Amino acid sequence: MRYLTAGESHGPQLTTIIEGVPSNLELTREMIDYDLRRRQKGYGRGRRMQIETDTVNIVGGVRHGKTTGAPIALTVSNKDWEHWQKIMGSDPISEEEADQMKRVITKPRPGHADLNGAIKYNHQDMRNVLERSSARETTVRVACGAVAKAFLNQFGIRVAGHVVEIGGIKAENQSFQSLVELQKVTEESSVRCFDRNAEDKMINAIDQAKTNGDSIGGVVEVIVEGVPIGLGSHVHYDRKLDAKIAAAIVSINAFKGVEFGIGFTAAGKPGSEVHDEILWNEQAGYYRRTNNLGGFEGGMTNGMPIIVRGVMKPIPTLYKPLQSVDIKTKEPFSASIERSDSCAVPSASVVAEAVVAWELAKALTEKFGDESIDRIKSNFDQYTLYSREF
Ligand code: EPS
Repeated sequence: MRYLTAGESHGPQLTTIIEGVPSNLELTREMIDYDLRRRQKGYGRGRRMQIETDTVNIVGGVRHGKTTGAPIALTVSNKDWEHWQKIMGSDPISEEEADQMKRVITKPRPGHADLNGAIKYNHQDMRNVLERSSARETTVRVACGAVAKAFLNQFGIRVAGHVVEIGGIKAENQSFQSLVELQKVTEESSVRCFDRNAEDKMINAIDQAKTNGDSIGGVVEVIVEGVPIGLGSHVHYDRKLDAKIAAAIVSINAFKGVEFGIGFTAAGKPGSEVHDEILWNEQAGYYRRTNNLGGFEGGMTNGMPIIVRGVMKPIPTLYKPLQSVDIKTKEPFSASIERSDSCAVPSASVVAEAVVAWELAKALTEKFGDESIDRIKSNFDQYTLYSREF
């Protein structure tokens, strides 16, 4: 399974083509729109989210509510395009017209792709960079994740993303009994956080950042339950599934780091307190006393829930000026902008859920591969039985 995305933040639409999804998988617009709506919510978003109402158009690969096995093509329109048709149009325009628009961007924002992308692709107008580096692109990645989740659902694999930290405020209460409970509570939280106490403090921190013309980041966590033993592989570096998930997390706009299970705290503990002891019973097969390693050993799933966290830096588009250099004049300037999100961590938890779901769905098709969902299911069931009794 693979996908490509195309489209700019203020262009007409975002597009994705997904190849390799098996046939006969139930897939509807509603399933995808549900996640698009979730991504748009979240305290701390700016005015752009009031303009957009993201819904998907399925324009290939699905017929009468089921996949056919052909490439799936999805598009999501940008409502804001209406205001940008001239500035973002694909038709050539004269230099005079370009000058009249006065929308050429020559002032790079620290922390953004602007300067590096402009030098690399030789763009004097940095709009050519920022339109594509914008996190607007995560809209269609979430759509791909929704397709992946529809697939994983067929195997009883559940994926849930939530927020565990914003602006230094950590969620302390994580005493959910099931993923269903976690989803129920976080779905109703405006910061997608399970801990109600922390939620209030996070909202205050976002308000404070906004008042100061600043932005704040945080940490999101994705948990996956129902995973079979042995997705990924130890035999080659580029088949390790934890590595692929790590890359997927860090590929989300503004993400700077990733950890599994107890993650970086493992550095300070002896091995006897880190490794997860192996147990067996007839009903569950092999399982672990603890899950410190977050469901991975040797680049493979070990059957315990996958627990992965990613850290998002504060959004670099700030009302509070930071120093930079105009690429046209080489003069220093202090950046000021028109609109921005002060915090997008809640939305990013939905994106993280999507990219993890995608990697898992891909690993599942690689292991149990067939072109039709029914054959994959029967391979999966046989293997589950085999690994329980092994
Ligand atoms: C973004 C800047 C803002 C965000 C945008 C990501 O958009 P605009 O420049 O139009 O104000 O709202 O996020 C989305 C549009 C979205 O759908 O998530 C950026 O520069 O990354």
